[in-house]
Amino acid sequence: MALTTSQFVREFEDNALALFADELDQLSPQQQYQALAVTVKRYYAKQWADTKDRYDRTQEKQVYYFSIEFLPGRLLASNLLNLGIKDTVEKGLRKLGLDPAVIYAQEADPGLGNGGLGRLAAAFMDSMASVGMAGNGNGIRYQYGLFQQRFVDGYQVELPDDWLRDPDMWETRKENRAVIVKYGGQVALRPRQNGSLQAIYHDTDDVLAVPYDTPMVGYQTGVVNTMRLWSAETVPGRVHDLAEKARINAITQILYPDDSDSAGRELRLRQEYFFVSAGIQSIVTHFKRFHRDLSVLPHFVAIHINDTHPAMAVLELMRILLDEEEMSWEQAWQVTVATMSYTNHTLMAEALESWPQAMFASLLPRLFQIAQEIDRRFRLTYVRRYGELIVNQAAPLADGQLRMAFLAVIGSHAVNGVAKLHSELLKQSVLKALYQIFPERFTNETNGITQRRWVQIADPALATLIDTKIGPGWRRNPLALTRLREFEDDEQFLTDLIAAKQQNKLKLADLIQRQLGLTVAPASLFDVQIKRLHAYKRQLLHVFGILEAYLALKNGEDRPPRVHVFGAKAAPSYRYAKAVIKLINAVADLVNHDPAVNTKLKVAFLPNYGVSLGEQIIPAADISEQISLAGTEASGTSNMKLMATGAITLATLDGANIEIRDAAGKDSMAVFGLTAAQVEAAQRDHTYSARALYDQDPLIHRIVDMLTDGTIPGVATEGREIQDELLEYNDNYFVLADFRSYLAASRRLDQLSQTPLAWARLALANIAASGQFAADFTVARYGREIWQVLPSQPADE
Ligand code: GL2
Repeated sequence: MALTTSQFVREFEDNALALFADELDQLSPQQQYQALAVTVKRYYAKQWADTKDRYDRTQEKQVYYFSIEFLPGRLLASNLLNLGIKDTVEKGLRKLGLDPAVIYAQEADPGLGNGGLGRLAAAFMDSMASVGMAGNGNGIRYQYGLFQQRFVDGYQVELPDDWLRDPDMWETRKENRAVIVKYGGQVALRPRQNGSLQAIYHDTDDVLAVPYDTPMVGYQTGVVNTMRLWSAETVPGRVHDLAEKARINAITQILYPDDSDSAGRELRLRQEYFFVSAGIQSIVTHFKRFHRDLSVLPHFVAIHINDTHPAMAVLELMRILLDEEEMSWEQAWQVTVATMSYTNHTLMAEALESWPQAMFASLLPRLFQIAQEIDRRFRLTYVRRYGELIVNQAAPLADGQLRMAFLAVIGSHAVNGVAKLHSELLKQSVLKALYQIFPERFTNETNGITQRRWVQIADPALATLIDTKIGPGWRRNPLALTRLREFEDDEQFLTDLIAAKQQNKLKLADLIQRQLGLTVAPASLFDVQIKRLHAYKRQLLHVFGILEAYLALKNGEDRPPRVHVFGAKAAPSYRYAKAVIKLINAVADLVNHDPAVNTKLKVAFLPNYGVSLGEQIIPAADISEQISLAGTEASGTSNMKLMATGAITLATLDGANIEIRDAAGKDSMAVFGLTAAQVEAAQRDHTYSARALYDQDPLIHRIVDMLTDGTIPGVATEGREIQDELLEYNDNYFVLADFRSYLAASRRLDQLSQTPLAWARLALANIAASGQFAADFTVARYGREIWQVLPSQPADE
């Protein structure tokens, strides 16, 4: 949009005055932020209204992305960038004596997700608007986001994330679009004249679902889509006692701080039904404003089930079509399957949700009846062709459980994993039986990231440098980054790349100093691992690498200086993960305070990792640790963000690491470790013995002993627990098995760092190859292959 600095300054001042009846310089930074957000809101409000109006007029097909998590990050800078007014506004702010960075930092970072899954959902929102697809988000407006993490004595402490204490400036409460969600009660079925059954509900607990809409501003497209998050309230005019009110409020009060577990709790089930039912009701209501016949729904609407949490969308749409629209079962089923699609995000058995049938039936009686009928018909249809065994393995109801992943596959026309390897493994393991029955439904859609946030906003030094070589075209079409390959022998450019990275490292060093009181040398290699704390992600392997370096340095060996940067939250109930957090902090204490090593080795564990902290860490990384046991990390996305800002990946052949290596070239990554097939074979044949490695390898022996021999002060209990996991439980994630090969790969990077230009050349190969991992392309592929919704502004893939 066209905006001059002076016009902006005038409007900003006017808004500040209208909001706070004071001049700008009298306001707190938070108030200044609010006034700025209101100003920006005015810039996109019309586009937002127009976009909605256009969708209504053209009736183009819309995607509804149902996700229990969304991690959008702060939106001010992103909205400015996407509106094309970031430079103008920043210039105006400086003219007024204000520091844009200070104002940006006032915005709360909505932590409405745990990790990659939630961040991916938010990236898809941004991308759909940016390629001009009609994409809507549907989720929960949690009053408290993922806990704020502090360390006390090296232990994780969780504080509530009261992100709505200052008002969220982007959301709009749409009271006029509220719907009622019903729980519990009884259902009576009465035959209708047309032969279908009428469901009559008695004694339900009713909750009002109020939508809050947040604009998803497209990158210079004029498209502004909507992310709709639902909040639970009491139904006006009804009398509720206090306990009831508390139960209703609880539905949208907190985000489950756990992404690895079905958290088999009734509240979680309530949450899931809440946003699913509200979302589907509002889709159907909106649809009926324009169409009489619901059988054409799949021509106009695609509903995406992001992981199993919203899988009951299949049941809820069936319920509405059967009970409210009086469709026959066959027709309702055909419409449902054609409308739904499902993404699986993990192979971890414990994360595949299943609900005790009794719990599900008592909370959602009508949905349970529908699930039973789906199960009955499924068995009836396929048992003759595939036999009891396979059908039992694939049916939604079994062993007293309702298996949501299976329900999602049966009720969708398309199912995908999130990286090539993951999509293959799905077919061979957790969804094997369903793959045999519905092979045509299975596809792969490798994850993506938004370079707008991670490069353009978070790494302006790199972004401007790229412009000087290939112009700004990559900002719209990230594939243009491949043209950077032409400069791999341009020494000046490589030197400039190093300087840009150095600038970012200085900033991170400053942050580490402020947050941890720790001085780190920006000339060191910054070795970064940022992700949830999970045994399978193997932060422990990274710690063992640090301990090896510690021993070597103590022994008088020389090593290039390294700073190990961690960011990781552990689920509050995940004991082992918390033990590893304590261990990392204890090792940090040990090495950071030992003058014999601390000029060469530092450990900085920054608390409260999230999108905003990621924006500060990622551009400063030299090494990206992607070291999950092969076959366990579905895709990973920090691997893509880190490559895009020129880190070199130290990785197992897992998840999207494989595709990153294929894209950037074999030598652009330091690969180590067992392959997924080798791990699978070792598990199947029971050939792995962690104890044997411990007995045979003196270095492994020494390091494992350090956990309990007092070398690392303060970890008596945690060290023992971790050691037991390795030696007594045979090291479920093959840390010791991969240790030697991890070290070798890490030492190769030490070597490479001795030749800065050679390092920079590989960094450049990574940056140049990162464009294909743009979420813009990912959503375009989903659009083509799954949703049948095409971008209106394709960036040529
Ligand atoms: C995850 C996977 O673990 C991760 O590998 C993947 O990149 C993301 C997005 O597809 O999904 N699954 C999951 O439950 N979380 C993830 O990050 N939290």
